[in-house]
Amino acid sequence: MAAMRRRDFLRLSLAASAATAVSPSLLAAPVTVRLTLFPDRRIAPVPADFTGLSYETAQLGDPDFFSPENRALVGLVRRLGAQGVLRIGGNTSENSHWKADGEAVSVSGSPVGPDTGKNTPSLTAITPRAIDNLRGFLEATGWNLMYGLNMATGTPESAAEEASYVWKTCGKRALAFQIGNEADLFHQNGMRKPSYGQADFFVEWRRFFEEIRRKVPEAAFAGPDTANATAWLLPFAQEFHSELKLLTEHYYAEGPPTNPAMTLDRLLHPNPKLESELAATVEARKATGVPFRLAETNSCYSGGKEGVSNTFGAALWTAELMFQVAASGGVGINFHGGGYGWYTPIAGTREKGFSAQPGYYGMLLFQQALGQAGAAELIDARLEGNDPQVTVYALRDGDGQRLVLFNKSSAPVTVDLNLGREQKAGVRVLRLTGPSLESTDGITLGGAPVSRNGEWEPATQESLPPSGKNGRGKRALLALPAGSAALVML
Ligand code: BDP
Repeated sequence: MAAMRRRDFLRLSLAASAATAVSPSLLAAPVTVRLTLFPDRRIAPVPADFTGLSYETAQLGDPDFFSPENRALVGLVRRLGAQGVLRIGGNTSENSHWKADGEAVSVSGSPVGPDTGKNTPSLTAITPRAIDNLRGFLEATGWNLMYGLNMATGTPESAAEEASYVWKTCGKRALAFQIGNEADLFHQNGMRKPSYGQADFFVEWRRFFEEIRRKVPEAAFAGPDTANATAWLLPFAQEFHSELKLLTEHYYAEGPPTNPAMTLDRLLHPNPKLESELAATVEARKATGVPFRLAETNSCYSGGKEGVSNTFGAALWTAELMFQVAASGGVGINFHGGGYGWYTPIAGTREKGFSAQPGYYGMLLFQQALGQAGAAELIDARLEGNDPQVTVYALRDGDGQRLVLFNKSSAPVTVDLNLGREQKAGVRVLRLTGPSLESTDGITLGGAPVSRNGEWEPATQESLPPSGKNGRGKRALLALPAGSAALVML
């Protein structure tokens, strides 16, 4: 509390200094908050395929997009993790149809961004060639596939045929099928009658599931892939748990973008909707033992919001959400995107090339925090002061412990790293920085940007000396500038 009050005082004095043009150097130093690490308090394991991306099914309309030949995209995806999950689905999955004898037409030059829900998506033909190339893309990246089948305008028979080809072609890279995208919104988006609800969905899901199982006996499933009907999670898990590999739902922090209340500042504060959704996933998982994966997420639905979803602030939000989901026991997350959507982690097209967007840098920070093994255990760490915008997450594995600290506020802080044991050498620090929370470019991790084909390597090696005599000791002071994050390797 003392720290908080001092902080508020500093904010006020900063405002006063701006008004009276007092040099900032005359101001007191940033507030110092003490960190306590509890290496033996394990929170949850973070599996190696935790990270993930989500793309619209319509993207498969270009059979050469997800292809090993799309080297820049392969490079960018691989950089995010030696393993991961590519989820195909979204609104356009409900307007996509399997064409076993379809002409493979390479549709170049048309970016497929996240569906905005404003127009009826055009029909997409999914051809065997798109799936063959997708398999090559998965092999090249090392990622696995979660594949959405059309329930709203499809038939169980056609879904089963498509599933059969996907399963056979993708082999061990096929993780699970999902049936229907956001069926909890069917009653309001014209896909079904206004009274359509959970019971109707369960009946339909079972019908599709049984037909697919008949044709592909070894197929695995995830669901319900709902938008936000958290109340459906537990009953769905209970009804189908023996058939389910993963329990899935979506989460959008904000929306719609036209609502002036949907701001970056709001995104950078705790969101009660996330807390209640994660609580529901924990309940369903504990009751049934089916692990939960956040199958589709991002900052603002209806395609994102300019000035929010495409900013450095969203990079911090992205990284922290990954930790929040992991801390709740979730086994993975898929950030939705594609094309030039405001929130897409990777922007671009095959023809014009690709670039890492703010969200990508957040995902990369998380990947770096997982360390060499690409998987680690979340352990408990606490910061005094309880400022919801200054947070810490800690990980450990055989190589040691790592901390990720976020300062999403507009005031710098100093973190007193109370390491608990004597640190004999400097502590390595990798920073995620941007010119400001609102910046849409100029973002770096470890002082280096990510290239257009996913090359990245830290440019600056920062080492933080322990504060004791002779450069050793139990404590070190980490400066955490306003609007930044730091990965500390102990
Ligand atoms: C989800 C849909 C996805 C959209 C996204 C959005 O599954 O297709 O692109 O929201 O609205 O509801 O941004």
